[in-house]
Amino acid sequence: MATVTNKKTTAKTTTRSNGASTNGKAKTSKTSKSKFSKETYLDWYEVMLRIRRFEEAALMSYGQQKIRGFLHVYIGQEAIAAGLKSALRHEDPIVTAYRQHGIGLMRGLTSDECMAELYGKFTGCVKGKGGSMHFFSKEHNYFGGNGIVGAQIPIGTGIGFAEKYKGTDNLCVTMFGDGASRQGALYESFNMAMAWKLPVLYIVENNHYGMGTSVERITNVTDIYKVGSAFDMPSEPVDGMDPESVHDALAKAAAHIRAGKGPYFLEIKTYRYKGHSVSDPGLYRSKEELKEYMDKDPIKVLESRILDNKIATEDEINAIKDAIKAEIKQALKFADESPWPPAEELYTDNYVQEDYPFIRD
Ligand SMILES: Cc1ncc(C[n+]2csc(CCOP(=O)(O)OP(=O)(O)O)c2C)c(N)n1
Ligand SMILES: [Mg+2]
Repeated sequence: MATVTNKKTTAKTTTRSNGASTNGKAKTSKTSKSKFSKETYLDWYEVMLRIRRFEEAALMSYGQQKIRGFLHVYIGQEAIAAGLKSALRHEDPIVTAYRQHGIGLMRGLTSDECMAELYGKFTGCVKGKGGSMHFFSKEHNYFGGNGIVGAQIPIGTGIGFAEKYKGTDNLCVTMFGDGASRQGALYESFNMAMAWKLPVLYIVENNHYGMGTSVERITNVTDIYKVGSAFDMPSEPVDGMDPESVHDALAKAAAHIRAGKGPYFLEIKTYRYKGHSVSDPGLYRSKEELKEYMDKDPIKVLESRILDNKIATEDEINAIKDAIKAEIKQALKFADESPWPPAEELYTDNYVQEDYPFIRD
């Protein structure tokens, strides 16, 4: 098990040594009772706990008005990030929606630079200019979040096209919510990806709700994976509360895509415990429904599985908990003490085209 750390240099090493580059296979040193190795279980636990604690801290800072604007948390959905880390390669690009801190942290962005980004500080992963919805990292092949629902679907399709054009065997993970799955952009992208056999792994994170509207209220086809069948795209449902299921489904899909057979569509069924964003009181769902999902919380279930099957000791679990606690405390301090972007930064990183032909004087 790699030591948990918030330091950028070590985080990189952790990323490379955690099984993410094993072509969809979990590590081989399996325990006798478990399908995956001890390292894989503990890495899943670490990834999921980091996301959970990071976002709990972010919600607290939001309440203190240290973070402003939008804040969409991933709490409840962390098993998806864990499966992505173990089943895919670090080289596989990922693009997703605005609920995206967890995917960035999983990819290797540090808690320090992510928290500073939420605070709008210059030390943030995109210099404080992106905030909660727009992390980005070329180094970690993370194309980050998109605020326009469904906008990332054609972008991910284009990234997949680029990978094929360059002759790599990487695939582009293109993630979106159930609310985006009825956008026209999805249908055009699916059609093009199948016609050109593009290496794209489409993932809908079906957490049952858009911005207060349930999936049942917007469609009669509530099993979203079935949409793929209109394009003959291989499509499957996945239990998103369990990293083992997520890993297995992703590894199978990745093998298909890397064999040059074209895209794959997974509907990962999950749940978010918090509202759509911090300002959402969640009046559209019952407390009983929320409790039902919290009872099968992916982090608690994984912790019990690790301990009950003696995959690791309580001391090892506690060491991870302590290290994550210290890491998040440090990230809050780092974000607090970091400087704001200097005024001249307003003039950098802007897209400017002087001869834009469609604007008249
Ligand atoms: C094109 C567009 N329409 C509407 C919105 C407003 N909006 C933001 S999030 C959202 C719901 C998206 O739900 P889902 O895709 O299920 O993602 P979740 O929030 O559940 O992760 C809506 C309608 C938007 N950002 N972009
Ligand atoms: Mg949703």
